[in-house]
Amino acid sequence: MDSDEPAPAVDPAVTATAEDIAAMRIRGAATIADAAAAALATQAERSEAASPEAFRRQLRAAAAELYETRPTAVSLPNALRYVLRGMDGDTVAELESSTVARAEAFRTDLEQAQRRLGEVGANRLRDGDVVMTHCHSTDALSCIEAALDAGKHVSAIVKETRPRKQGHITARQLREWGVPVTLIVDNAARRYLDRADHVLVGADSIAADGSVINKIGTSGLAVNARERGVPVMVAAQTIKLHPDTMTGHTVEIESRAESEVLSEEERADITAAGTASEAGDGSGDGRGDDHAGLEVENPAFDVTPPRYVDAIVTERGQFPPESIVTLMRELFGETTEEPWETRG
Ligand code: RI2
Repeated sequence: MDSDEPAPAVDPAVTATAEDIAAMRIRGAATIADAAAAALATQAERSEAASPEAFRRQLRAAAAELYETRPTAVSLPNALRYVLRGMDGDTVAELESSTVARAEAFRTDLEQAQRRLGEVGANRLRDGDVVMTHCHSTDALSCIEAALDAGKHVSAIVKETRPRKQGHITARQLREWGVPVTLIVDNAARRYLDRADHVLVGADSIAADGSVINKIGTSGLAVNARERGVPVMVAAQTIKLHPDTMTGHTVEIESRAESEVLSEEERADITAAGTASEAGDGSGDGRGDDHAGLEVENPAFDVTPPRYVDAIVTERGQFPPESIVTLMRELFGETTEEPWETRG
């Protein structure tokens, strides 16, 4: 078949998953990776490609659509790369079965890795410890779950985590497990660090120098924890390791909607005050341009330098952040070309 023939359209189920990831109905780095692998399996199963080449191009197009949804969590491209590299065969049927098998293997490994990581992290927690959390991370929660399974009593100080209050998801899960929870606003964190034995967070990406990219507010928390002498533990499966950072690339920080920070009503209230003052001092024209003079910025993630992190806990053991690059090289080699960027 002529390779110029257009690939069959991406399946609507893949598009639906991409939309759910973009809208954060599916969220959390590990959960996004799992959903992306499942979507590629669905694409493979439902493909009506007439040739192996059309099948390959269709799978790459599906991966590209999923890849475009959220930029910061590297678990997403890592999942897509893993599945596409397992796409193997000379016929459409062979390609389909190898892709589906590879996606299934990825999802099983993901689950097992999280469980193993939890056991490693739980070894750092002692009976009676108090853990301060930020945002909602299934990897971080896995450490607490394993500690509870080992019969340890753990309690938690849960940061609300503005602007989306994802700390509530953590609080709900911990209460379901019977863990005593104290919910605090983010601004109270430094005050409550005196009561904490650990700060425990997840990660969306880990850079080659050991920097941790996680929900906005993590870096400030880590700096305060260092000042208070509270160890910072980052729970991150190896799919959170960002291979491109080995070759000097930086991690893109996602910006989210202004409306997560400021409603239309709140904006109108603030800009009304600005309009009145401009009209009053004679320096403005009093027309009340709603957007003049008021910018809202809403970065979803920040970067915590390795010196504020005590341990990165993975399914392969715990690492000081500065040595994570060794594991990264072992797992990814030095190549960073993405299969969905391959032409033909
Ligand atoms: P797990 C989340 O990002 C949080 O930043 C969390 O720490 C990280 O993903 C890792 O989550 P978002 O998708 O993979 O809520 O540990 O923006 O579940």
